[in-house]
Amino acid sequence: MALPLVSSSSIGSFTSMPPRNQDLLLGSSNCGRFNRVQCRVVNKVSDQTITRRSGNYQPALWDYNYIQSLRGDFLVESYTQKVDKLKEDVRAMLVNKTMNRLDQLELVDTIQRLGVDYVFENEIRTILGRIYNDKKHTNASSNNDLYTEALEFRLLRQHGFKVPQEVFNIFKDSQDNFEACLCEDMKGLLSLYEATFLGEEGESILEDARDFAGKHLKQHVKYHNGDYVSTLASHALELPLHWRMPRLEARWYMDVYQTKQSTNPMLLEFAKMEYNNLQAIHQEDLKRASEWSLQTGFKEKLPFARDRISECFLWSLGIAMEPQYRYFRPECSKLNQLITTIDDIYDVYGTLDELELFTSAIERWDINMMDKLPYYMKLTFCALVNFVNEASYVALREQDVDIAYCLKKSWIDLCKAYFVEHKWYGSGYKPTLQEYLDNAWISIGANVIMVHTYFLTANPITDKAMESLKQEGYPNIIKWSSVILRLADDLETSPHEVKRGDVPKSVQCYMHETGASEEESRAHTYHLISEAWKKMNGDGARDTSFSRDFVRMCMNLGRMAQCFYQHGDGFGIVDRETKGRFLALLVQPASLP
Ligand code: 0FV
Ligand code: MN
Ligand code: MN
Ligand code: MN
Repeated sequence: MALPLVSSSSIGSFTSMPPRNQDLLLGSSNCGRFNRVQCRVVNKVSDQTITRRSGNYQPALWDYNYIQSLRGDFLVESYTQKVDKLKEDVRAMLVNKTMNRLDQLELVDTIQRLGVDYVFENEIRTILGRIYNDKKHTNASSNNDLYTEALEFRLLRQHGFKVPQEVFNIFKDSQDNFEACLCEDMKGLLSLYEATFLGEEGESILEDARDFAGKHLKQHVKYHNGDYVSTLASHALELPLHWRMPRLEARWYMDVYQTKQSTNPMLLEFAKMEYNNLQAIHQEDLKRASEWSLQTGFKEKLPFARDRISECFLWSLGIAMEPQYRYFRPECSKLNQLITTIDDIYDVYGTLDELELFTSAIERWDINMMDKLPYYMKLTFCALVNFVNEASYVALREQDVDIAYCLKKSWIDLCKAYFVEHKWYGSGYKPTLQEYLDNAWISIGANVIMVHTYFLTANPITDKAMESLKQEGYPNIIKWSSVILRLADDLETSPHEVKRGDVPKSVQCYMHETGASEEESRAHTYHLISEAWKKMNGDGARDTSFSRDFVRMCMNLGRMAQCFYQHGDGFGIVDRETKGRFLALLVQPASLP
């Protein structure tokens, strides 16, 4: 269970407009009031004589009133009763021990693809645990065809069971190549291709398998179009399942599943109804984030910064979509918006002198330094301190643990990394790729996101995790998810950033350092993303400080990066793919038969 919801009375008190800026008290939740900082404007610093860059970012796509008008009608009793009945029917199917192994694996896979695996977590673990033990003791896999073997491998590894890559050796010939007859087995190749993304660093059998399967799948989709397997194959070639945001994938798969030859209508109906139920919960969570956004006054007072609470909510939803994380989602959206605003301050709006002061105020976490800051920084600093105080307060109240140190440390590290980039930009310095990345995996803000995610979702917060987060540096699972986010972001945002004026990003650093063309440099960046996923798979499987839930959330952040930057800068430019995704995830229910 995550921490409980903030009481509804504190939400209700958000109804009036925020006070005028002369007397701005941010937020209004009762529990945080004891340590809130009052932000009084003494004098505004004129910025008339300062030339500032512009991000030229679009305004928010979804306004406050629109978000508040969202209302799913699914939480009514008759609907819930029907969902509950279907749920028990699916459960009965899952625990049916007479089902053969392949049917069980396929059922688990379908449930996962339809996005309702969180409902049957225990049952799925029991099934896979049994299959794993059978496999260990009887070497049952030797009779498997490629499709079954690869499906089993993927599902077992996904759930943390240790299956060696050597299970695929039986599909190789005496020359150590995959057997030529497999080229025709599209279903098997697709299953193999998806399985290879569960690979770890140095697993060369899986690397070969990915090349082999990828090559033949590409051929296949060229000549076949529209059937179930080729639809899944094109989708996988675009982005593998392991890298995709599960809930968006579920929404897509519901339609594709209907075109499959043998479907289970009851399971599909359950998945759709459950989707709609959870969507109604997500809408309520989004509304709370949007209340806060209005209260900050950022839109009006910091017009240079991206106003992105809805997209920030999508990131949060992608990290933890399950119904129990209702406290987490709005809080994570707030911190994503704070990161976005502060990032724009460093990258676009702030001057060197201002940023030096701001960084120093953050490093000391000293509200007494606010006097020295220009108005726009005061407002931001104050909102940040309030946010961190509130989150720390809730953890103290609910779990008797003091998390303030860890939260502050993550923001301090982030702002110091931002400042390094600002100085590099100002002096025209061009770092090597390694030098850039040593700083840039922090400057993307994923350290802040994942440290807060841990504390906003874990119950209980463990000593072991706390120890790990207090250390210098960050746990590897956080590091790899940061690297993926950084590289994916650089691929799609750097053209605009460099034009506007910014530090050279991964693609440019590598070009400058090696003389590579832009195309080669982009390919190298994709390669680094793929390597980071392998490291995350390995470290995720071995991590002993955190729960599997948290490992999954770290991976989910990587998946969100792949999602937001799949077709360009989906975070800066919000009226293209991101718009459709927002609608599918938060507005349009799945259509019922
Ligand atoms: C990236 O923006 C971005 F999405 C940010 C900073 C928002 C915070 C992150 C999440 C909500 C995941 P941008 O490309 O300007 O970031 P960099 O680091 O390249 O300035
Ligand atoms: Mn930045
Ligand atoms: Mn930026
Ligand atoms: Mn960027």
